[in-house]
Amino acid sequence: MESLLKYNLKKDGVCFLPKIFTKKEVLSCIKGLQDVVGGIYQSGHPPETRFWEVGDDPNSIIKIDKPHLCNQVIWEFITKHKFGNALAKATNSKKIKVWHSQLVWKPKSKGQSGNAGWHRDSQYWPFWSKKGLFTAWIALTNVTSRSGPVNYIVNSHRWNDIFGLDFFNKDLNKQNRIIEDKRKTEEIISGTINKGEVSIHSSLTYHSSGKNLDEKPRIGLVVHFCNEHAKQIKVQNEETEYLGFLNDEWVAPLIYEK
Ligand SMILES: O=C(O)CCC(=O)C(=O)O
Repeated sequence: MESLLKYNLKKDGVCFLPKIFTKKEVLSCIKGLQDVVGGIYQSGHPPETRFWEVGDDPNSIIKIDKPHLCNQVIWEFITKHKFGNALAKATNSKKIKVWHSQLVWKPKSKGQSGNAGWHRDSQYWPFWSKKGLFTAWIALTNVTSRSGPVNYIVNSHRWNDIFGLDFFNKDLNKQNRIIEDKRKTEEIISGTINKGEVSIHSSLTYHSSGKNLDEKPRIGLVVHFCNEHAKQIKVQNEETEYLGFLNDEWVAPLIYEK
């Protein structure tokens, strides 16, 4: 972690924060997430979307959107003051609103099962401006080079959009070929961070992750947040109403305000 602290969000498109969450907090969050994975929703609310169901391939990535709706412990975890303060400091913001979350639970991989393709988060968010949108990746397990860390391309937040890249495309070799020329000139950093630590990337930073070779799952809780510079954009399709929940504190909590 020591050497990762040198990266600067504005300059590099990614940064790493000193440990924020205690072991105890991480453990109770994992317990809540385990329930969600198993289909137990203590709050009575289901998650927004499940990309993995009980009984699906145990080696594939378990991605569940907005798990914070399902369990009070998870909601309290991502709304902690110390987390809001740290995000505000790192992004130089007056306001921090969490508007989306994702569990990305990566069990031991088989073949390409653990791969998440290169993408920038903004490609999935036509309803948001490019400014003021960030993602915090909270490590709930110690992440090593063997366990499929998130890899970030330094400076890629300055690139134009590249077509043909996608989180759900597991063929990383093919995707690497698409970005080969650009990749050669930039540094790729691996988010090898310990449990309770957090990385932040711009919504424009390209990132991906590979196989988990460990027996234990690699667990990341992804928190998408915006600050006072974010603007909603009207889009002409079914996503028009997608941000309708922004004033609902349960769905989109404001976790920092100056
Ligand atoms: O956890 C991963 O492997 C991918 C996470 C991701 O795409 C993100 O944080 O936006």
